[in-house]
Amino acid sequence: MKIQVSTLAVAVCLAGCAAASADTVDTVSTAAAAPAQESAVTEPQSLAAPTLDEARAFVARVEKELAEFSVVNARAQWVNATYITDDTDALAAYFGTIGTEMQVKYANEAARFAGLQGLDYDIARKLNTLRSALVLPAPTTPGAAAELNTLSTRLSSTYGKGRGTLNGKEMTGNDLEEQMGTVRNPAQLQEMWTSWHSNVGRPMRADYNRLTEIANQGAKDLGYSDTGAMWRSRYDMKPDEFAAMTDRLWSEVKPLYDQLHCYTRTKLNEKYGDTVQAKTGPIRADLLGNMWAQEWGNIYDVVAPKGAGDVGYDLTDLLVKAKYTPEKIVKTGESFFTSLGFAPLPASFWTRSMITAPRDRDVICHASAWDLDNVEDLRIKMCTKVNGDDFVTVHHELGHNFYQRAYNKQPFLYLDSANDGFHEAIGDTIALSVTPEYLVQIGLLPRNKVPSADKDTGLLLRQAMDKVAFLPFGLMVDKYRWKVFSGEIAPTALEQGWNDLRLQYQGVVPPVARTEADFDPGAKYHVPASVPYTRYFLARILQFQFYQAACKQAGWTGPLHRCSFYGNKEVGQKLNAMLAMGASRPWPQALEAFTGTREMSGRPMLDYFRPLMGWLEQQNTGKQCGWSA
Ligand code: X8Z
Ligand code: ZN
Repeated sequence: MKIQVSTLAVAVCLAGCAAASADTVDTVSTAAAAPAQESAVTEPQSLAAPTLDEARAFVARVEKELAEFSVVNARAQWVNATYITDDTDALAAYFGTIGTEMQVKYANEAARFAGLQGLDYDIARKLNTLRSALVLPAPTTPGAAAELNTLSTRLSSTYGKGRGTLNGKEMTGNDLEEQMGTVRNPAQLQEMWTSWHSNVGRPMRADYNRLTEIANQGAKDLGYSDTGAMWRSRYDMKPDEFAAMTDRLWSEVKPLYDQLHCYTRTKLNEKYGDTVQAKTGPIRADLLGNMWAQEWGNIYDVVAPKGAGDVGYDLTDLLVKAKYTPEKIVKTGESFFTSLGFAPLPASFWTRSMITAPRDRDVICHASAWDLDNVEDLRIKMCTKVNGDDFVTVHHELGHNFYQRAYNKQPFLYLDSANDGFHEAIGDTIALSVTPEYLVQIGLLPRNKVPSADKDTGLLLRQAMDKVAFLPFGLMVDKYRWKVFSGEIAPTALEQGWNDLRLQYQGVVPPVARTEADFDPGAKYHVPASVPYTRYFLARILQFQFYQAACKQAGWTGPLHRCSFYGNKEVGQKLNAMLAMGASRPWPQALEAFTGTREMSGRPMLDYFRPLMGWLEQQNTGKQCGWSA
């Protein structure tokens, strides 16, 4: 379904997006979910201490059942996400319910084996995964899983069907997203921002509160303090250690964000004047070129410095002039991966993917990558437009698909990335290689248009507007949900809690006053879709670690941001080795396999942007940077 009921869903249709997982519940009988064979080994029937053989038999049975169910479930979720109707909502919720009930049952059964001495490594790891895999757990009370899945399907579909307006004319979210990047009239920006947030978010509020209640009860029943604690428990470390690690990473990169915020605010003030954007304090969220103020690259024209800022080309213009189609963008992304030695995408990818928005039906346009059969049935679902943003997003999605295929020989419970940040980072790592030199190689940029070294500030600033600007958003979305799940943000204060964190982390404010009738987090896909978001924060950090390591493997000695490892088979081989591990080993081991270090670190990102940092500090001299939260 569109909701990520379980991380096992990755096995189904990964991608920070959809996902659903496997199962068959005993309460919902379905012929579709094939019953597993009886195991030869008798499993525990009583409270007697379980044996190692019973644990092994349990894991084998569960893997088989989940693998079988995941395929039919994925098909139901795919049909729903690409054709939203009341009927497909009902089907998605039906299969989602089966999945939830099945996984809750397995999680409880897995707990029986906890503490069993002498378990082999793989069995212990898989039992642990089973216990924590549900994104939205439900209590075993009759009807609870069904209610949860009905709510989550309705929330996702409400998002997919959402509309806002521009000049009073109704528009889909996908079209509004594009307009937010190009419109420079503050009144129009405000209209788009407000209509989208109000139309889409508000009606979700009651459903979201109820969903939180049920999921929390489910998490408690499985031994977690709340759903947020369960989400934080999937990183091969204690949940508190994980939260502390994200704070540590943020403190490493925050000085760079603070400089970028200060510089961007000055430029917006110069463009729009004091009444629209003051010289001090937070930035108005709708002026940053993106509906959620999460990436700011679309307003590069507003912030570009004179001279050095003119990098001589704009990716959107290049794509349009070269008459690229959405399909050609996807082909181009695929050929980067094949240049590294990966096999081409299967023929079915091209016939089964949804690459552009259908004209006559509602779909979930938010991009996702799917693996329907856990082997070769790879697909993307996008409403691709021919622009620079979607060029990067296509690479992002294909990163998911190539990861999925690389680990497809792993047992079912290892059909996932080392941690969810890894899955989100692979395609982005590739996209960092989209340098001017690479654009020449693929015939998009004439060689005489390659920006000279004195344009590096512009190139880095353009990247920072997307990559650095994203960091606090990447962190605050789940800081918010963790607080909602724990009750620190009360059901009556959902809007205030969101805006407080937006101000604290990003230093942005809504363009109009909000009240507790609103629910702005609902206007961001991952909230109604229940996709955990810290993965994107981790990915922003990790992709620079991967990229720096790849460039080192390729023997690159120039400035990091000019490195492209296109065509490098040695890098491809090493990358494949990490991807093929799937989730079989703790993530530090996978990280070490490719980068040589076991630590996540903001340093490679800081190295990449080092020349820009000095330049920004100079530009901001004498300015009153920061804001009060
Ligand atoms: O949701 C996505 C991908 C699908 S996994 C398109 N991203 C986040 C977002 O759009 O909010 C990629 C960057 C962050
Ligand atoms: Zn993704």
